[in-house]
Amino acid sequence: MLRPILALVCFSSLVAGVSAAPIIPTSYNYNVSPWGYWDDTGTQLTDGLYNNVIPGANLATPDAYNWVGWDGNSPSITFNFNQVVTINTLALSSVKWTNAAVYLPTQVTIGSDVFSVNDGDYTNLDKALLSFNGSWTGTALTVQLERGGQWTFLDEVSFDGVIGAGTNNPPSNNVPDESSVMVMLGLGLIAAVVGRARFPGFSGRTF
Ligand SMILES: [Ca+2]
Ligand SMILES: [Ca+2]
Repeated sequence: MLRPILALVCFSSLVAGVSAAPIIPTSYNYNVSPWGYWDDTGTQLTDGLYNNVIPGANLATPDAYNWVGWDGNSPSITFNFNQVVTINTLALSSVKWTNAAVYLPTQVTIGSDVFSVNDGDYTNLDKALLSFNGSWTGTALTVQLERGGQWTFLDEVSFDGVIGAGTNNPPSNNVPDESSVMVMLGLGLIAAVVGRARFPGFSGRTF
């Protein structure tokens, strides 16, 4: 029984190998600039660095360096990928900090998809990771935040997906792509091992 189990494990690994992975935009731009809590490097939304919630942090200290904040605006941010990608998950790292007039967005529009944010799901004075699933294909993706109060803070925006048009669109030609080949190899491996298990004399070639 060991071999079929091993085959299934291998097959699972092959399938996992074609699943979504983090994709980092090459650049992004705003329709309205942050204010006060600046985007100090121009890449603070995608640099992998986060900010802690530090009560009393202000503009004059480094405590808030990794935050990017908007005061009284509902920003729209367009992320550029420099190639066609299919994004399946977008996550906004934000904070609910009402003591400092920082609120989560009430609504997030990704491409043409509109998502509501239930403020009651999040704890005050704590980070909030707002995660949205969908399928967005293109070389750029625009995210529109509807502010929930005076300030809106982000310290990171992250994306999971695949390079290219993804699996929701038919391939442009009949040449199997890498993922199809990997799945076929996995199925072949299972067929060979199951064949051996059923027929002791089976001498089929295995991968
Ligand atoms: Ca960051
Ligand atoms: Ca900053």
